[in-house]
Amino acid sequence: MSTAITDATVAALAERLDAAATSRTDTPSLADDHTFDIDDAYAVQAALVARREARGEHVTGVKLGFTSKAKMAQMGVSDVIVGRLTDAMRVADGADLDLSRFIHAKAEPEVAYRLARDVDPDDPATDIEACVDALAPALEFIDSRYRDFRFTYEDVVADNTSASAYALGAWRPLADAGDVSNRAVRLLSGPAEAVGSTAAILGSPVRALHALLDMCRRRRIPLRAGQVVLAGAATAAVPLAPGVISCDVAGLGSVSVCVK
Ligand code: OOG
Repeated sequence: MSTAITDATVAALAERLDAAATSRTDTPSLADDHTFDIDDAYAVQAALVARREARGEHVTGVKLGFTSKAKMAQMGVSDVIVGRLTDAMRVADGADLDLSRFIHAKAEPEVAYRLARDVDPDDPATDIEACVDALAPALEFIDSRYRDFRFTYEDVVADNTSASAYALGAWRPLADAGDVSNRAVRLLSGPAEAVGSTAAILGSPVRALHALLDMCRRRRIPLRAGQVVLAGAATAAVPLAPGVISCDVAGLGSVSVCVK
């Protein structure tokens, strides 16, 4: 049963999260003072992304969250979440990344796919694997707008799944990349290290593509040629600290940024 909040409340919650992001000031969980369901949460996310677009940002892709079993279990959910990436979140490989743009960011090592063509999630004949043409190692920077990263499942969806920045390594044609279902992944940040495998991403990053197609059909999220898909974290997130941070995916290469 839907608890459907009003359009005015959707707009007010999007404004609250947007203000938290732009002022780098955390906010308490929306669920502390509002009752809203997952449909409402995606409506708030859409309004939040629309605010970014109204400021001149362009959607560059999508990201999945909770694709790792450990993270799903931690949240007590069995569904992945999807959020939107914009050009303002993009950081070039090797570039500087200013810590002051975040509230309390963390980094996650990921795998990115590139969409070679528009995807129609409503067409049962859509072959999502045939719609991607390249892969790259990626770093995702998540920065929940919620105090202490304390949020409900609905909260994090409303907050655009904590999306805040991302960096991509060089694209590798899919045909050359081989089977990426179980590749070693290593995140290095000064003395901190997180190691894992791409298998942590729903068993294989390819499964993330199928989960994405399903989510985009259910949530009416368009997928366009040239867009990036971040398939989800391969290890636990590491707090962002000054210094070089890198992600290496065996056989795919690496990507790094210099946090200042
Ligand atoms: C939510 C985003 C999680 C992932 O890959 O699981 C995520 C969060 O933990 O803040 O991006």
